[in-house]
Amino acid sequence: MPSHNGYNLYQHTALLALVGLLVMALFFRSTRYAAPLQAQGGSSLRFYGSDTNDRDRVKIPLGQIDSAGRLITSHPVNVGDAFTLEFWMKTALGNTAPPCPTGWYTGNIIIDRDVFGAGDYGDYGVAICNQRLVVGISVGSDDRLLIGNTVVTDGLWHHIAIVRANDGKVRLFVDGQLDGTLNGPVGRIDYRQNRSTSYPTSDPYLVLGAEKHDFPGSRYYDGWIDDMRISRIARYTSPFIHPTVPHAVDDDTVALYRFDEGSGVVIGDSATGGLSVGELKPRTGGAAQHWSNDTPFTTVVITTATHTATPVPSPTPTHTATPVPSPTPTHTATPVPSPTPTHTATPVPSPTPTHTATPVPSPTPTGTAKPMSSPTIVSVPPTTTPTLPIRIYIPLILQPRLAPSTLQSGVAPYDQPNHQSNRSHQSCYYQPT
Ligand SMILES: [Ca+2]
Ligand SMILES: [Ca+2]
Repeated sequence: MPSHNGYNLYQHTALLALVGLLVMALFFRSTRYAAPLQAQGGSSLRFYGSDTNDRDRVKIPLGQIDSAGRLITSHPVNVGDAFTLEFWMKTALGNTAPPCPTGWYTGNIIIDRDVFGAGDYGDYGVAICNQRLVVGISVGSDDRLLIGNTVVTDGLWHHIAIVRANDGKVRLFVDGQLDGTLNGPVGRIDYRQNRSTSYPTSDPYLVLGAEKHDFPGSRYYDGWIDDMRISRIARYTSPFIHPTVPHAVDDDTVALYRFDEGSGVVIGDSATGGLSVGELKPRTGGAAQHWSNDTPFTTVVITTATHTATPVPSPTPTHTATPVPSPTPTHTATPVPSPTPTHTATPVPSPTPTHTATPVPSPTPTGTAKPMSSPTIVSVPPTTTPTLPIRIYIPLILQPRLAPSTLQSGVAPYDQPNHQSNRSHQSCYYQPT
């Protein structure tokens, strides 16, 4: 019957409109609370500068080590002549070592590839003294020290590069700017294979974040480290635009630590072959506290809300959880201004509103059917094709600040061939009061 059919049409149309409105409501709720934006930049490693007894650090064996602590093979990370050591760092509050003219090993130690006592073939280390970086390199008993200029304890991410050339010249770059130079000793500095040692659990290792021997009175690094690349060439001899994305792998990369594992104690080596694997030695409390989302890189992942059908069970939106994970909570005491103002200004396109309601032409009235007074709004289901994440790396590094003319004072006053501060802990170690 025409009237009966018309009634059904009216009913169905009204029902469709109701369903459409309901779907639209769900869509907007889900798009509002589905966290379409997510900041991702891998992870970094957090050191606390507090624990001793072989904890709160990363230990990277320089090769296969036998039961007596001798290297029976040498891994690529055991660099011997020219090398480049580069990484990002961001300090917390605990790096308070005073000037350390007697040696890097009295500072807050970031990298320790020391040999207890004289360096044998050689040894080296990187630390913070008086808020500046220092780099020590020794060959045999020839121990020399480079003292940087730039204050790096500002709670911002900095790209650090330490470059040693074959002629012994050492250059320190902070954010691509030359921060100090040193006429270092010439000769190989790798850890000698089959060398006997009284410190089998520390000498034949590259250690990050701590003084490897836990010598009494030592200071440790308090802060973050990310994306450390070690190369067998001198990559930089003059100021450069520091990288704003994770370091690349090439044939000269002998070790690369992304620190992107995010959990556990294995520190993977992303260099070709991946032979120089390290181990996180957590401080008391476990490994999780050492993994941080605070990195120099931010990847903005943009996803469209393709899951609008996901019902929101709670009638009251409980969107108190911020979708972007905050940095390590323990660092909140350090107010860190955003180094790159454009970070927050990055326009993020909102999800494509493909969900726009499509007007559906009203059915043609037939017979005596009750005419429709207006088009019916029917929601078109959103596309089910997931949109691929768009990754945009946004550097959090300050632009270079130093003028080349300020760099001359970077030459260490202890750049003397006969300098005596050769890791003789007993004679020159800083004694805290
Ligand atoms: Ca990383
Ligand atoms: Ca030494």
